[in-house]
Amino acid sequence: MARRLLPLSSALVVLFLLPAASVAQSARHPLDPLTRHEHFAVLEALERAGRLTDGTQFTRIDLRAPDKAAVWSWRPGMPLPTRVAEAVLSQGADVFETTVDVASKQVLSWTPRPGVQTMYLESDFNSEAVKKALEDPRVAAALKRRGIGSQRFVTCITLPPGNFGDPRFAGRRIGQLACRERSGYRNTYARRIEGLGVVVDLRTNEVLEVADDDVAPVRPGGTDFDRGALGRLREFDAPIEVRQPRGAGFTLDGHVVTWDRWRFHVRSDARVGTIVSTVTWKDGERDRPVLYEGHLSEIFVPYMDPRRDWFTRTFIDAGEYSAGGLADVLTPGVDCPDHATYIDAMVPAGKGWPQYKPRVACVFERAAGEMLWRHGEEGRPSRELVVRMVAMIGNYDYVIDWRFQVDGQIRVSLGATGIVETKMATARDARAPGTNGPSSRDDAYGRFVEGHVVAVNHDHYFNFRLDMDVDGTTNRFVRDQLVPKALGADHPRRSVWVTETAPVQRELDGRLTMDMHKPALWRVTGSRENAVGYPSSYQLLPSHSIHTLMDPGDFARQRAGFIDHHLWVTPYSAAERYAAGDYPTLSQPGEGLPTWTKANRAVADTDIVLWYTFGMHHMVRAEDWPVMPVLWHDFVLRPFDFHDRNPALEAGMKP
Ligand SMILES: [Cu+2]
Repeated sequence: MARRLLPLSSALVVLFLLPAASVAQSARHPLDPLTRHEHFAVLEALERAGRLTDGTQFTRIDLRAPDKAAVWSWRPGMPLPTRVAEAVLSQGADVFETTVDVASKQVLSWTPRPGVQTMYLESDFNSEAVKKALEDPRVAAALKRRGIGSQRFVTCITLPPGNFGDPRFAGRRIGQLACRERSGYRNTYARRIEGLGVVVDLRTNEVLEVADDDVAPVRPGGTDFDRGALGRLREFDAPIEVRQPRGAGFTLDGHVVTWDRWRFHVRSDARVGTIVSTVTWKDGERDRPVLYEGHLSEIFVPYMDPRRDWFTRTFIDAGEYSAGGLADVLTPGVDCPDHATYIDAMVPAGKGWPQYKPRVACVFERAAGEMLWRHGEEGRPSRELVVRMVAMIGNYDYVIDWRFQVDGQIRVSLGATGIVETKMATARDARAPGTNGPSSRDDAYGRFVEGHVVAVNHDHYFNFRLDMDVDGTTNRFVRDQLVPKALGADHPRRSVWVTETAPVQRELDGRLTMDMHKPALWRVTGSRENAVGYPSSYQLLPSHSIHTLMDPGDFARQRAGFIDHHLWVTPYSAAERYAAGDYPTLSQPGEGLPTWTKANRAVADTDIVLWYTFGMHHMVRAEDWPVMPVLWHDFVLRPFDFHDRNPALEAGMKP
C-alpha cells in the first residue's frame, strides 16, 4: 500500500539515519538477549550432550535471568556475569527444562517436567490431526448439513480447548478444530463453520469427539476492511507533520535507553514481549532505582457462550500462544511514527533454529500539545518517551506502551484492537431493521454486528509483573486507607476523611481488590526519606478494572486464578514470572500466583514484586466491527514523596 512506502530517496535517508538493528554480535549488558552465536551455542551444547532428537521441539531459548544484585551493581566496562541460557523443549509427550553455559557450551542442567504441556506450536495449529478429522465421516456429514459439499475451501486450525477435568482427555495433548470456509474475502471471521465441536489428539491424530450442536449455514459474503475493499477513503485535507530536526532526543546504546532523567534497559522476550529493566531516575548525580523489571505476565480471555464449540474458548494467551514470539512485526508509519527507532529480536523456531524477527518494538518521543503543568501564564509543554509493542494473538491485537514521563511517572497503556470473535447466527432470519423486539436465541450470549454475525460476549484480563525496587531492593508495600472521621456533634461538618497507612506484612494480606467504597492508595516505599521526612515511594495507580463474574468453581477461572484479585504482592523470586504458571496449556487449576502465595511469605522490608491485573467485560457494539477501534486502558507508576518537589518544574525546551 502506497501509504506504507516511502519515496526511494527518503527510504535511503532513513536507512542511514536509523541506528543499526539491535540484534548484536555480542552482548554488552548483563540483560542483553542471547546473540545468534549464543543461541546456536545452546543447540550445539545439547547436540554434543546427546540430548537432541529428530522430534525435539523448542518453545524457549533465552537468557536465564542473571543474579539481580550482580545486574544492579554492574557498570559499563565491567565484565558481564556468566551468560547462562535456559531452554524449554519437548520430545513427544516429555517436557524438559535445560540450562547451558553459552561460553563453554556445557549443559548445566537437564530437568524433566512431568505432567505439563508446552505452549502451542505451529505444528499443533496445523496438525496432521486436522486432516484426519476432515476425513472423518461424521465431520463430512456435518459439513454437508451446512451446505458445504466440497471441503476444498474449508480450512481448520486447532485451538487449545482448555481443561475442564474431563477424564477422557487427561494427559492428552488435545486441540479443538476451528474451521472457516474460504472465499474471495480476506476477513474470514464472518465465515465460520458453526456449531461443530471436534476434539482431536494432536499426538496420536485420533478424533476424540465430534459434537454437532447447531447448524448455521455459512453465509455468502464477507466483511473486508482493507483499502481496496473500502474504495475511497475519508481523507484529511490538513497534514500534521511530526519531525525531530535535531535527531532523536534519546540515545539507544545497545539495549540501554537514556532520555531526560530516565535510563533503562529494554528487550523483547519471546513469551511476554517488551521487558523494561533497571529503570532509574537521575537525581543530581545519582541514578535512583525505581523498577528492576516490568512486563506483561499473562493474558486471559474467556468467552461467555455455553455451546460446545464456544465454552472451551478460555484462552491464556501469553503462555499458550506466544511460540514464535508474542510481539508482532511493527509497520513503520502505521504502528509507530515515522521518526521511531526499532528494536529487533531473535526467537527460536520449533526446531530451535534462531529466527530473526525485525521491528518487534519501537521507541519514540511524543509531544501531543498537552501541558506538563500550568498556572496562569506560567507553564511547560509536555513530552514523553514511548516504548511500544503489538501482540497479535489470533483475532486480537494488543498494543502495549511503556510511557516514560518528564514528571517521573511511568504510564503503561494497553490498547485492544483487531477483530472480535464472532459466530454465525443459527436462526432462519438475520437481524434486520424493525426487529428491535425481544432477543432471539442467537443474541443471548452476544450481539449482532451484522445480519448473520454475532460477536460473542467475553472478558479480557491482563496481568503485569512489576518488580519494584524503589531506592534499592529493600521495600515495603503500604496501603493508605482513606477512612471517614466523625467530628463532634458541635461541629458544623459531620465528618472529614483521614488516612491510615499500614504496611502489608504477609503475601496473603497483599491480595487486594479495588473497591470504590473503601478507597486506598497502593504504594511501594523505599529506605530513603524526602526533605520532609517521608519515605520515598512509588504509587501504583490502577486502571479501570472489573470483578470477574465467573463462578469460583469454574475450572477456567481457577486455571487463571490470578484474576481473583486485582493485586498480589510477593517476595522476589527469580522463578516466579508468569501469573498463571509456567505451563498454562491445558493446565490444572491453581497454577501460578494462587500456588506460590499459599506459603504466605513475609513481604515487609524485603525485595517485593507487584502483580497487577486489570480487565474489561466486552459486550461488543456495532462500532467494533469489522475491526475494532483501539480501546485503551492504562495504569501509572507515580512518584510519591520520591522527590522533594515537582520534578518537572524546570523541564523545558532548549532555545
Ligand atoms: Cu474484546
